[in-house]
Amino acid sequence: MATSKLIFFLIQVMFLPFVFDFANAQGLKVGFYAKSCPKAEYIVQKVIAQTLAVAPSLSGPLLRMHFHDCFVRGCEGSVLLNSSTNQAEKDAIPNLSLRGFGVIDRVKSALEKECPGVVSCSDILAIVARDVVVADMGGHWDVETGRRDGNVSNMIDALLNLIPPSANISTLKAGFSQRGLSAKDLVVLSGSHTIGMSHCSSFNNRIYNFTGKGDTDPTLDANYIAKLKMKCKPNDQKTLVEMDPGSFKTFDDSYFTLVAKRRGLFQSDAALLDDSETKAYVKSHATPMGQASFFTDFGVSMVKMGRIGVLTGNAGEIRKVCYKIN
Ligand code: HEM
Ligand SMILES: *[C@@H]1O[C@H](CO)[C@@H](O)[C@H](O)[C@H]1NC(C)=O
Ligand SMILES: *[C@@H]1O[C@H](CO)[C@@H](O)[C@H](O)[C@H]1NC(C)=O
Ligand SMILES: *[C@@H]1O[C@H](CO)[C@@H](O)[C@H](O)[C@H]1NC(C)=O
Ligand SMILES: *[C@@H]1O[C@H](CO)[C@@H](O)[C@H](O)[C@H]1NC(C)=O
Ligand SMILES: CC(=O)N[C@H]1CO[C@H](CO)[C@@H](O)[C@@H]1O
Repeated sequence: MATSKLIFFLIQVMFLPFVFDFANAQGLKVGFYAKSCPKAEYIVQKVIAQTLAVAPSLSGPLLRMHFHDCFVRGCEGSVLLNSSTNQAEKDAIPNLSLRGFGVIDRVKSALEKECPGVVSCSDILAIVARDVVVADMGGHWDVETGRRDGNVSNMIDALLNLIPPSANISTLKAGFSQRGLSAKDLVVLSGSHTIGMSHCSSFNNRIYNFTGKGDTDPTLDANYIAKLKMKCKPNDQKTLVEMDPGSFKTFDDSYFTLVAKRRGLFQSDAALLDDSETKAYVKSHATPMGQASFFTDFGVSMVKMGRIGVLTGNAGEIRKVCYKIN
């Protein structure tokens, strides 16, 4: 179909056209709201705890939302905007799996009650990402705040900037490096795939038709392929599978054990074995001994990711509701 060919072309050929501005990240700091809204982080944490108590599977989508926000136009809340005159990021194909927008709306209205017009939606995403990791028993880190919200969201930006799960190691490293993130950040942040679910469609080519000859991906463990085939039918667009089977609600370092055993779900996970630095990290964290250093590394890399293309100072605005500009 013509649209999907176009999208494929855009992703392959015109990948990553933006130059991100890192200067504004100096406007961020831990505790930005300490005077203007001292309870801000407490309120976010409370709403997230209430949400996860009834809907624990939302921690994956909520962590992923901050990643998507930051990789498309920078961490400025564009992922949250509904379409108005143009088609927003939310309408892009890779977004299919993003859920949890209602949770962000609930956090925002709780904050507006306490201190109207003070806390940005982009900061909410950054704080929520930390809180869901902590709730899933991962490590804690201090979140920098002070971001302001952008006023543009469009589908084409999302298609151009979201790295596809079929990406190889050079594409992954280039995509991260363009945003000031290293190979270490790539392997560490990929560890997020220790929680959450994936649609079969994100990896079905690997188990049914890898090169168009009805074959499988030779880098994926054959026993694992057999297991996945029992869950995913060919061309299955709907079914969800756990990315870290058996511990998909626990933020631990078992992702690295999976990848080392050639059971990473996406080509982008498997690709971490194709670079000496990322491979060494996978291997050294494929044991329970690696967990403490993974947690520390994860916090450091999340803070770096949270600085991508931010708006601070007088740039942008503080949205009143997260799904539309003021
Ligand atoms: C390195 C490049 C990355 C690629 C290619 C990638 C790709 C994907 C894909 C295809 C899915 C499954 C979506 C679906 O089918 O429903 C997914 C899920 C997820 N990703 Fe990534 N991802 C990457 C990096 C990251 C990063 C940096 C984070 C967070 C910091 C992250 C967090 C997550 C989470 C938490 C889920 C589970 C979502 C859910 O439960 O609905 N990913 N990712
Ligand atoms: C916009 O998206 C939100 C989710 O953030 C949804 O709850 C809301 O109903 C949407 N509003 C409109 C006008 O489409
Ligand atoms: C990685 O993928 C890109 C984009 O699809 C491609 O241009 C490049 O040749 C690939 N690199 C390797 C080493 O396979
Ligand atoms: C596998 O992919 C090829 C090329 O895209 C296509 O022609 C073929 O019909 C596919 N086979 C199956 C079983 O889906
Ligand atoms: C969006 O924000 C930029 C500056 O951040 C401003 O120049 C522009 O006028 C704004 N556009 C709209 C539609 O509000
Ligand atoms: C959550 C969300 O907005 N999902 C949208 C993603 O894009 C598709 C179209 O490709 C929309 O139908 C979804 O509503």
